[in-house]
Amino acid sequence: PAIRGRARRTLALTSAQFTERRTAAVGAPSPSEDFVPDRTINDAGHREELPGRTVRAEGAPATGDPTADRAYDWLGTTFDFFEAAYRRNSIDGAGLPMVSTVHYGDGYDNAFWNGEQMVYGDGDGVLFTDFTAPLDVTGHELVHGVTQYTANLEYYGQSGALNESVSDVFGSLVKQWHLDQSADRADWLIGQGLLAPGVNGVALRSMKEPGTAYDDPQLGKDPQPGHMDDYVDTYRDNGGVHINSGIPNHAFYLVATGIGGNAWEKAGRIWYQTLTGGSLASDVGFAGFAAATVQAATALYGAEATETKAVNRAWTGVGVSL
Ligand code: ASN
Ligand code: ZN
Repeated sequence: PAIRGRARRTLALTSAQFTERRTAAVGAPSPSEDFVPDRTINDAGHREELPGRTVRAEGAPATGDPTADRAYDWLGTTFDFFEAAYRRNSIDGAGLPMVSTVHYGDGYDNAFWNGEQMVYGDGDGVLFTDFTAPLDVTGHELVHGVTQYTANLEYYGQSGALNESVSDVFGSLVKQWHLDQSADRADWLIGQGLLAPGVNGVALRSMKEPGTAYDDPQLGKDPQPGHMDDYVDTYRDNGGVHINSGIPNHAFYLVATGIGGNAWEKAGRIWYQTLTGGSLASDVGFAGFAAATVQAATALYGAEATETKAVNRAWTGVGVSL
């Protein structure tokens, strides 16, 4: 009975109890202690069914399928980025397991976060190729999860465009961090390498020059504005969430290049503080978000700091008045 009782108590430990006992036994975890990712990659076998069959769990060897192995690797890189840059432990900040499904559907031309996991199509080979290819696409989709657990920006209109933009911002930052590129050397493209060979374009979106990523007979022209003068009023695309995101995207680009250096360090820190600081309403518009970035910059660097001035100047530059 003693052994059984002890075993049951051990199994019933909550994570808080575990932390308490661990702390008593070996001391508090040091701030530099590594967070540990928990990845699961599933294969949908070209059907539109989730979650699919697990092909690689955390720590398991490579599968030999480059798509599944890329999804695994890019999740790891994104996890490492959030740990290194902002000491965030996974999507929810508390080590949430990360689940992805690859080979979703037949020539499926998209990737998405469904509220619980990431999903990648293979592309139809005519418009798009494999959605696991660009690191910033994995970053983008995973950050939809981060946003869900933090500011929870409503996916419609301006708050929806901010939701999209935040995913592009940190998607681009994980790529810049991985390549060790400073703001002036980065390409600021989202989804470079994703367009099929015959398509006239370089990427899905450009944060540096919104509206210039592609211009193609089949795909149409990149519809993104980079200034409020060109804001698109539409009921399509949840009120233009993938269109008007060009405006806050370009504002971030202006902040990052205005400050200089590595974009994830200061500009990224300001945006991260804005997203996770708890001051944003779910239905915040561009002006409210802009004000929150100024507040975050002021709290981090001071009201008269060059960083805060760069934030003010950037929003003015895209026509969002503070
Ligand atoms: N790739 C798109 C996104 O992450 C998918 C979608 O719009 N649902 O926003
Ligand atoms: Zn998105």
